[in-house]
Amino acid sequence: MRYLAFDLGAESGRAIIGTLADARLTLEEIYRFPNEPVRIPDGLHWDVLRLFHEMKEGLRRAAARYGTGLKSLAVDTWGVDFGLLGDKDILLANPYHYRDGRTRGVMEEAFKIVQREEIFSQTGIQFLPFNSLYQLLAWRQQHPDLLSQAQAFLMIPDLFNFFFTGIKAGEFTNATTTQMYNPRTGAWAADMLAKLGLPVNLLPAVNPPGTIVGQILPRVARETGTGEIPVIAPGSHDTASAVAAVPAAGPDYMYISCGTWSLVGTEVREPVINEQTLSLNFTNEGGVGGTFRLLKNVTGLWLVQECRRTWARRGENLSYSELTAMAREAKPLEAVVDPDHPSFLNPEDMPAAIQAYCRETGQPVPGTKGEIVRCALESLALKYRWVLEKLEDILGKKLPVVHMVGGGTQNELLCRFTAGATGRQVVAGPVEATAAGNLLVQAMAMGEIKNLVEAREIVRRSFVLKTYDPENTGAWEEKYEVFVKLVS
Ligand code: LFR
Repeated sequence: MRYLAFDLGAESGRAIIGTLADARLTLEEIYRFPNEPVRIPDGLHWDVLRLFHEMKEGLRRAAARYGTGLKSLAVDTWGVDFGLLGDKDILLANPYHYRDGRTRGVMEEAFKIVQREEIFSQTGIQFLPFNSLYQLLAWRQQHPDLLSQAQAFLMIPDLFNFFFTGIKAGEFTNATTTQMYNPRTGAWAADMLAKLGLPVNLLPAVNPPGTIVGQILPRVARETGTGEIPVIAPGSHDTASAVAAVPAAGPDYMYISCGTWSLVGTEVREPVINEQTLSLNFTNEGGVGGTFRLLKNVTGLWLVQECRRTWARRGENLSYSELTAMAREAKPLEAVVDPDHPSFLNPEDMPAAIQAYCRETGQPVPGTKGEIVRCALESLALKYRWVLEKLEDILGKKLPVVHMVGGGTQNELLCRFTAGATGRQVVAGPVEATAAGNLLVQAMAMGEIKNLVEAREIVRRSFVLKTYDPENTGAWEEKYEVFVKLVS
């Protein structure tokens, strides 16, 4: 059968058709569009209307190609961000981008009312200043009148599902990213939210991934030349979809979902909520098929994306492969940074931020583009190693393999560095894990496949994976000792 996935990342969105035949999945990208956040005086926003317009264009192209052969469609995006609807479902404001600065200091304010420990024990979610919880608190502080007019809170994929179907519904995997949902009770953490003065009545009912949300509206069908087509909630958090497509056969592995972010962790059956995960700031995000992802957000290729954008602004337009080629030529393991240092969250000039960090920590300052990108990639690999050690410690077992999935696996240098730094074999691929996971959950919803185990068998059969064995482990060990001091 044939399904359509919309997978929206921080840089671009894709419409991908997946065909499942003979227990193999083939992918066809039929449309790709940029996702460029827009800054206006009040802050940084996602251009959700444009994005929805582009998704309709993707649907139009899919319908033109396959007519009524599409069984369903499903949307996944990044987590934590949301839209608010008011009277008669009007969109009350353009949704904010999680990198907008307005949540600065809000998390610390919240701790004065509900302690950090309590928030973690209710939600199991890591503390990131941009979690929906703190974004909603920022709304309450900064725009109380508008918030009081809100009647519905929808996460970004749920908002698009609403635009497609007219139906307002939440989805479990993305609901957990808010830090407002209690995975143990399977409900919004209503008491905690009430203590923080946040409205609970806005929050939608939460469906499990693989639920049919509804049919596309007749008007959307006419605009796109489509017949009736059901909209499914997949693992609507992109990381949930990506991890659903990790081609692992057994439970003992660490995955890295590599894109703008690197999501580094392992799959568990129950959230691990204890003092250790709290103090290490690990998270337990909801997954597909009753799983949880015990993981940590690592800043990821954002470092390189932002360097590239800074250089492009100065008229030096370089592709990722050109930048990686320069990094390959640079001297190995000179200076390293903690990719998750707050100064890298949204600096105006990323190369300057990396240089300043190196200077302030008494290391050689990378000067050329190649040196800066190499420093970023090596630092990511070392942070993966750091997360691996902590994970093994938390779980009390070894994770002998590292699966890397997502667009970032096209960067072979990063895969090689990861093998070296972790001392583990790296299995890289699929590049389009997120779309594959989205499509396979649609196939589950339609009854074509049974479960996650079968989905992963299909992934193993359908994609060419590349393995990397650890090299230069001595040099990585030595640098890791320096790195650890920077992180702790
Ligand atoms: C990755 C991701 C991460 C989430 C971050 C912000 O695309 O969804 O999982 O922490 O974006 O939403």
